[in-house]
Amino acid sequence: MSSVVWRNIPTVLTVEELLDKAFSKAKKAGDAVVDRDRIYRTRKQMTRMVGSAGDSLSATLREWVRRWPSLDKMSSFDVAMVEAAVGCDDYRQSLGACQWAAQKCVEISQQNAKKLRRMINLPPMHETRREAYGRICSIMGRIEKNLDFLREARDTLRALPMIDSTEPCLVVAGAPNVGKSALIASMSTGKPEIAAYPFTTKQLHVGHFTNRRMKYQLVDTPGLLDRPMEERNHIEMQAIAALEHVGDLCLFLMDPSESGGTSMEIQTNLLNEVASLLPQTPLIVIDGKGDLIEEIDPAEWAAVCEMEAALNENPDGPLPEIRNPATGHLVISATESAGIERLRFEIIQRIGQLRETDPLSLPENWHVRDDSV
Ligand SMILES: Nc1nc2c(ncn2[C@@H]2O[C@H](COP(=O)(O)OP(=O)(O)O)[C@@H](O)[C@H]2O)c(=O)[nH]1
Ligand SMILES: [Mg+2]
Repeated sequence: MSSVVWRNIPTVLTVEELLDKAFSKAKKAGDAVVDRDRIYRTRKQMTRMVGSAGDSLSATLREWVRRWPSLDKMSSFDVAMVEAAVGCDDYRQSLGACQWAAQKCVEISQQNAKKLRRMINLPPMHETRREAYGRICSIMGRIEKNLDFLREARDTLRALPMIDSTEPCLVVAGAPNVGKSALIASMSTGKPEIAAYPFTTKQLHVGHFTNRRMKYQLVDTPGLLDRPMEERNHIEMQAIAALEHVGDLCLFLMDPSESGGTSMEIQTNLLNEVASLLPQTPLIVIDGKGDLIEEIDPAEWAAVCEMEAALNENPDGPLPEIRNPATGHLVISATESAGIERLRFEIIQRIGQLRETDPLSLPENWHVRDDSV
């Protein structure tokens, strides 16, 4: 089950726009009919008009249903996002309404054609066509609210973070301003995607890097795994549960310099909470903003930065590792690009071990797509 590409969901027109489009197409289809016999011609015209309107409406509606992702085929993470963003019931119901209206439009056009076949006078033919148009309008009127819902939902859904649940996923947690987004940016190939959770106004980053054809995704958690437990509502708890499903590993980033404004005591409490919220997800605790940590020897730090820079020239060179003597955690600095490659190595190792010991994991050669090229 790969991830939903929310950006690809199609625009949903208003009922008025849909009807305008369908009826103007229908008029052209009617005008194109040629037959010297007036009765034949009118019958054909009236049949074509309703047929064309019914077909184009049902085709458009069915195309929307086909292209809007089905909840049954989504990962639990995506379902939780839909629930939080727009509500799964309304989502399902609105797409169901489109499917229903598409079917009704086809039925109306078939009934119209059947009625016309028996008619020999012109006025009732026109009357039948008008009646069919009226029924089409009324069917569309009944799904107006659903279309409005989908149109609005599209904007929210398009901003949701996209996670491919077949590839490894790293959930980056930690107090606000500890450098989560900066870490994701410094570990990612290219620029991380900007996304939004439905329950916070803060933007989040989703980045990735590739190693041996595996795509490691890094997901930010602002407003989610960065604040005390008791403030969370039901929807946020569901989203956290979903993160536990898709997250192979949680990187908990601490800021011993406290320059982000959160004391180490509060950060430690948060760490304990996150550990209990994601009981199944292995946790790596790292100390960020290494350039600001007082306990680290400046000479040692300078050496690490230099070695890390040398990796650009020679990726197989020695991997610099630095730990905080006060905590024993691996140390990184996103701004000075230090410790990042050591962390990447740790992640790849840990994920490798997890996938090896997981009896449900996919075979090594399963990942046939190569994103590194
Ligand atoms: N000195 C230093 N500052 C950093 C580092 N990483 C992030 N910052 C700064 O910390 C602030 C918060 O970073 P951000 O990534 O937005 O934190 P987030 O809220 O956890 O995503 C920004 O001003 C960053 O420039 C680092 O490694 N060293
Ligand atoms: Mg951030």
